[in-house]
Amino acid sequence: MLSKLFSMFDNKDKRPLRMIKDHALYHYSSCPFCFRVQITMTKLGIEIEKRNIHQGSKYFDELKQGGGSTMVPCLRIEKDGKTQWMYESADIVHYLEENFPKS
Ligand SMILES: N[C@@H](CCC(=O)N[C@@H](CS)C(=O)NCC(=O)O)C(=O)O
Repeated sequence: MLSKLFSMFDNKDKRPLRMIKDHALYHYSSCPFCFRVQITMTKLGIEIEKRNIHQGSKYFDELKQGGGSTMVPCLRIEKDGKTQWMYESADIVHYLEENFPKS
């Protein structure tokens, strides 16, 4: 049942995903807001390094110290030598759609 649901969001376009550099998505797998971001990434055909905050404490601490909150999803953006921590799935979805439209 769940696998059928997930298959609806598979990358049906068989072109390789575009790897987006200088970005990292802090997440954990059972988070519905993270899933929403993942659906957008699949739709756009992009991949971003994912950092699961439940897999050991490294990314949890990194997120807490860098972003100031352990809420996920959080998109870390490295640009012009600065680091931006973007929270809120709606903002992340909007940012990805604006900056990495489907090619
Ligand atoms: N409004 C936020 C909600 C995100 C949210 O509630 N995330 C949960 C996981 S599903 C969370 O990280 N809770 C723990 C916390 O806030 O520290 C969004 O749309 O991204």
